[in-house]
Amino acid sequence: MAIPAATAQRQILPDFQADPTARVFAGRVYVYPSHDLPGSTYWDMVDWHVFSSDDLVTWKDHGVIFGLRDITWAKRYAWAPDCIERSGRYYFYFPADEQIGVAVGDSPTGPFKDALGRPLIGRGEAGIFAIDPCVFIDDDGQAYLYFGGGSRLGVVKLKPDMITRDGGITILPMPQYHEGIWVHKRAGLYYFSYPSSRGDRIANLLEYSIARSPLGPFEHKGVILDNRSRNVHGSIVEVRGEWYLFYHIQGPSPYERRVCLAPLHYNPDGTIQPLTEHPVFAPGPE
Ligand code: FUB
Repeated sequence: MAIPAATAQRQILPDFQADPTARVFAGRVYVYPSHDLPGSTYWDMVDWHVFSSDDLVTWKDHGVIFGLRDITWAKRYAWAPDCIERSGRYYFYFPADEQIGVAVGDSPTGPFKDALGRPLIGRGEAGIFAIDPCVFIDDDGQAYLYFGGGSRLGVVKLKPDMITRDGGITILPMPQYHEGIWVHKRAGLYYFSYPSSRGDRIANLLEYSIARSPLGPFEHKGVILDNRSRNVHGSIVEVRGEWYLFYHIQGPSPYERRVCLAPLHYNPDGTIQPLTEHPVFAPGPE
């Protein structure tokens, strides 16, 4: 599906959203972003919306699908979520106050209910900053929950119920990793994309590594996007045979961000062609 040129690398969701996780459920694209608050001076978000589209041009805001009001064990920092479907149920993984929980619903738009009444991943487990969950189900049915920030990435297997851990947390040596892991599989290769850490360039670049298994070893491949913002974060998804990167750019401030998308192209050897065009953005104070 080719999207109109005017839509490519343009803001697609209303102000202000960030950390877009895109998923395709029953042929419709759903984007689960973080919900930045206008005028914020930190990432003080409290809830999550979901947006959906069948043409990547017109987006429907389904409103708040889950929030800190729906849990008892955290009161701040509703950050980058993920959502996945299994056996007709939808599992919404969300960081809240540096812990990760899981909520369950019967549709991509909820309503969702906290499945455990406590975090699935606790604060500081295995020395990992427990944010930015990404869930991946391999072709053999094994589910993996990746998470982490501050340059430390972990993964834990999930049981088929998607809310129970299966074994311990493994630290993954991902080259230049900073936060915001996203895992996708294409033509038998596992792609791990993430905002990187390079000296004083922290989360400025979206880079990627490739592996032949969900647990590595990982081969660093390069940069997908330099959005020239302080902060980058994205997801890669196939929509009717074409691949897209959903990402955010900085808005008036690093805490008021805007979600964009761009078509993504692969070379015959499986490497990703870096994005060379950049949307206009309004840099704010660091
Ligand atoms: O949205 C809050 C945080 O900002 C995310 O958890 C990070 O990945 C960064 O995008």
